Amino acid sequence: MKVRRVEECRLIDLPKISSESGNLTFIESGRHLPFEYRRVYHIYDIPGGAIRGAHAHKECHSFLIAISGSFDVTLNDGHSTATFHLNRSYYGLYICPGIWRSLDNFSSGAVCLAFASDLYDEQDYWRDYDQYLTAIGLGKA
Ligand code: T46
Repeated sequence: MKVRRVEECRLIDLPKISSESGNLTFIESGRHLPFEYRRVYHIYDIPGGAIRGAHAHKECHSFLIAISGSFDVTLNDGHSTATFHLNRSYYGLYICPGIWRSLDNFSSGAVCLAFASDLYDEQDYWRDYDQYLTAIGLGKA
């Protein structure tokens, strides 16, 4: 398995068409994101203090947008961590495979819109942090 680093993940600005009647942002698969997306989902009605994610994907690339409200995304590759505060709908966070992610600090009414490179597959998840570290070669001896 290719070892991935947090540094491969990044914020990506999206097109923003502004007019007196409001703004419009769009995403074309394969053009604005570094992967072709096959699945779109959103998480919403998130209770205060909730944590989402807390897992890593083996092959799936992700792109997360705070389409409403705000939240934090903390990334961890076993060596380093980085936290991104998402609070605008005209940019998002690209997360490559093999990175542990946690989402928290959701504002009231926050909605996370997510694009994924693959269809949902539970086999693509590491949900146990120690198993994740072992899989990427950083497990306890
Ligand atoms: C991420 C955040 C933002 C499905 O049936 N289909 C789907 O496409 C997804 C994403 C989930 N599910 C089922 C699987 C579980 O029974 O919904 C349940 C919760 O899924 P999950 O633990 O993946 O939910 P989150 O919100 O913790 O994480 C998801 C993404 O997996 C994750 O990559 O960044 O949303």
